[in-house]
Amino acid sequence: MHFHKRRLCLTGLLAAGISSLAIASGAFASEATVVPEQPPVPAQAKITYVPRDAIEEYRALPSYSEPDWVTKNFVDTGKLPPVKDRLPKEPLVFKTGNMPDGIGVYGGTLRHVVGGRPEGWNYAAGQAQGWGGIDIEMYECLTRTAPLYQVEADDMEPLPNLAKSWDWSEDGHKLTMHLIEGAKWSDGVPFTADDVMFYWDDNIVDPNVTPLNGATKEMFGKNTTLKKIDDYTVEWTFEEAFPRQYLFNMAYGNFCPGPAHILKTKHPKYANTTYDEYRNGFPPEMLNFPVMGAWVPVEYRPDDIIVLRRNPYYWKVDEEGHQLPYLDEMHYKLSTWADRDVQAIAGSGDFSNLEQPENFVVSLRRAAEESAPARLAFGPRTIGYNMRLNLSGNGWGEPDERAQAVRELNRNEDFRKAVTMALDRQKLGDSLVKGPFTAIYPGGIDSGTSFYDRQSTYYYPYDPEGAKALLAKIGLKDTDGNGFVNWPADTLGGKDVDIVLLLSSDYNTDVNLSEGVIGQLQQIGLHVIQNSIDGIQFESSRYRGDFDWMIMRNPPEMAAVVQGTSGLAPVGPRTSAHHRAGTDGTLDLMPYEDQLVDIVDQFIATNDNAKRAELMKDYQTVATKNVDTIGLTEFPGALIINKRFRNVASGAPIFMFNWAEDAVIRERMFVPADLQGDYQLFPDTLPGKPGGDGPVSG
Ligand code: BQZ
Repeated sequence: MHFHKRRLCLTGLLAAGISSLAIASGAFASEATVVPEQPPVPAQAKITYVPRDAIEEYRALPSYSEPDWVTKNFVDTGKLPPVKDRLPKEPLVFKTGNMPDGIGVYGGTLRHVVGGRPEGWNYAAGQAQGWGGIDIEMYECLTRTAPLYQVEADDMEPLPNLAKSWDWSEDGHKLTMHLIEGAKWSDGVPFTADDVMFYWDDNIVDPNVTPLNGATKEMFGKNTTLKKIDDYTVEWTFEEAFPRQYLFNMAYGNFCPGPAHILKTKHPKYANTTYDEYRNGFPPEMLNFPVMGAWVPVEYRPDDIIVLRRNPYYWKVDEEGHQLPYLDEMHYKLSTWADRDVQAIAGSGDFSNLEQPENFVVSLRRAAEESAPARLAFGPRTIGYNMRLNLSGNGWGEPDERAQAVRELNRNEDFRKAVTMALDRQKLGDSLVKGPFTAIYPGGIDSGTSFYDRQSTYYYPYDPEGAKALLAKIGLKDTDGNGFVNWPADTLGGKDVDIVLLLSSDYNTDVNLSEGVIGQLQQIGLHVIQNSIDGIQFESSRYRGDFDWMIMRNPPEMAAVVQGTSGLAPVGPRTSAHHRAGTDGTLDLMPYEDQLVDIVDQFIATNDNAKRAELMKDYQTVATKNVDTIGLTEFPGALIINKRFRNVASGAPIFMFNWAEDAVIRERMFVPADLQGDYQLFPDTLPGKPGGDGPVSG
């Protein structure tokens, strides 16, 4: 009654422009409006922007040094070659100008707390190491992007890493990559192009293997090839010309090769093994697993701790020739993600990405105290949550009859609109934390990214009545009067519509959001059932397509856009998180998805920044107007680091191109000698032989 009267008085105003009216009246509830302005992030740390080449370079230095105890106990005793022979011809050199506290001192321990658990060390075959920075430090990648948060926008190209330089052919279809020469794995075995080719041929291209973080061949372009030229040179061939975009995909999480000399011993192509035996062939109990990273796992106590010790062959130095890292030992206490915040704030842990709003207020209050052991600094709004509806209608995840019926609903635009209009996002955000942290987020790229344009971001305001009307319009009514809508009589016998919502139980935020969503959708008669499982199972279910709906924290492409761009749309059979190829290997794309694919393909193929900005506006409009995903909330994260650590650049976001564990460049962090305390569990030791029983002293 009230609804209708308000419409009448508004007609006169129609000339005044539709958008603001739509919000007020709700009459046009299914009309999209521009998303409301996000509240400014409180106390956001300032970033000092620098040119790309201010961070690092590769060059030989007149002399090199290492911790004295390494020289005395290992080199002088002949257990290790001299440091200059352990380093590559031209090590990676971090420039002092970019190190906030300059040249550091050796010693000290960084105590992480993580919520994951290690399956084993075989990252290349998809095993998790427990997250929270373990894999990020063990596995170095061809290029590096996380530190780019501090690089000027017009200088945005990945940093060299294992690939120290690259050249494009005249026509831009070939990219020759020069690998760091003379670098070694932590067991002293040379790192060569064979490690890169084994990762590509036998872990990415081989359909029986998928690396952790889900790297796929098509992530590097259609029909892309890679070949070895010599021990330190590989050559990419692309269909597109100058697809510089793919250099971002050669960074963390997608091109981080493992030690071929170890992994080949269990790979079916080289050994009489099965793919399962290969995947599970390097359990966490296998200590001293060779890495290219700064620290090597030397101790593992299930459900307790993983300890890593400095890699004596690490191939990076500071400008005075000190072989990095400065820190001798890394701890990863195996606990929960929420406990990570608690321990970092209390000082029994040293590092946390404050990413669960439920912990914001208590953490802020403690960090504000003079005596607080840790610093806390907020970054941009790059943590977002979406509910993703499985859009495959042709069999991805082998849905049964019920699940297939849900897929067809998901592919119905009015249905997706009904679901998004039923959500009161202010309430969802406030249920996590009150105040200016969370923002109305309808989906699309995060508002904290440089490509974000609010005017291109559409949102269907909260309108449960309008939502119910849309459900009725598509034939979903509560025919048995139990408060939940039913299928039409000719579908599943007209039973209740039951939808299963998949989520990770590793985070309170995911669980709290799911309860909010389920409660709000019940208001419009939609019966949604929670399926909360641990992170490792969640990852494998989602990659298999075994879900109706899922709650998923936004991946890098929604925070950085240039990183993992192909994940923004189903540009290939296995690129999108919520629409992958069906049993026949094809993608049954809807018209708006074809538009998204076209926009993303153009984005990847162009190097014109202005064109890219326009393309991302188009992407945002098509994705949010068609409710490609259902945004739930977005908020900034805060980095918590113990005050005794030095060389932590201000403003490092907890998440953009990658997580802060990568962005802060831990290998150049140090602790002044008088603040190091005695946290080391294995002082003056180095990793022993691969598979041996832990660290060795001189
Ligand atoms: C950060 C990160 C470092 C993965 C993981 C975890 C996995 C997902 C995601 C984050 C954890 C922390 O995130 O939450 O703050 O330390 O490890 O890798 O959620 O379950 O599969 O994508 O990055």
